[in-house]
Amino acid sequence: MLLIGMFDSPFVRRVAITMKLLELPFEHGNWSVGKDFERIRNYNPLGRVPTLVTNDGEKLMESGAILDYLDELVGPERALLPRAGAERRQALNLMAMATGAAEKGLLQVYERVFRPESRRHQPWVDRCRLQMSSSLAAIDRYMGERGVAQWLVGKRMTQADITAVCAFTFLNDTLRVAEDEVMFQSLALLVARCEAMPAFQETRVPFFVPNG
Ligand SMILES: N[C@@H](CCC(=O)N[C@@H](CS)C(=O)NCC(=O)O)C(=O)O
Repeated sequence: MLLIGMFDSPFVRRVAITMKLLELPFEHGNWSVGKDFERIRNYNPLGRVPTLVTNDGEKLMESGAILDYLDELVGPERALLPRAGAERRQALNLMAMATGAAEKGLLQVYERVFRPESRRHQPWVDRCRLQMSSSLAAIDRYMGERGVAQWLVGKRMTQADITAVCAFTFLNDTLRVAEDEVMFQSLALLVARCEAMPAFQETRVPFFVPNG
């Protein structure tokens, strides 16, 4: 399989980590959405990453859809999203908050990278930051309320953990969220534990923010 996109993207990274954890070998198309835009558009009309080319030549886009395919490939026993019921709903909710926070973070970064300073609208940036921080705080509270549990959902690592960790690390690299008035302590502990694992370390590429 060919996974297109750089690991500094939390969306690409959650797919790469999943493939490593599920022992699904892949080639890495380490292409930039900036300078390799046209090359990426040959595989995805939106020019977005991640895009996955399967062994059958099918082109899949959207990290959520790709993760769904990978879970199907390995079967229900090894799938990283709980199969059904309350655990599945909790995991999907947590993933929605984590990817939502990452998107709100990305909008703030793009505001800084693409928009001239005189055209920036601070109330919009503040709104994004509030949405991002509130989502991270909700995940953090959720983890805190789990007490001695190691993972966000159930008794083993799920896609909720992988996605939350990728989002938090990305947001900390780009926007230093851990320095916010909310400290996200429970989430930060989960992040530290996961980031020490080989699948996370092998995909750890800090995001470069010009003027960051
Ligand atoms: N909802 C998408 C988000 C993917 C996304 O935003 N990717 C960014 C990189 S972090 C991208 O391709 N940006 C270029 C663009 O949208 O033009 C997913 O989960 O795959």
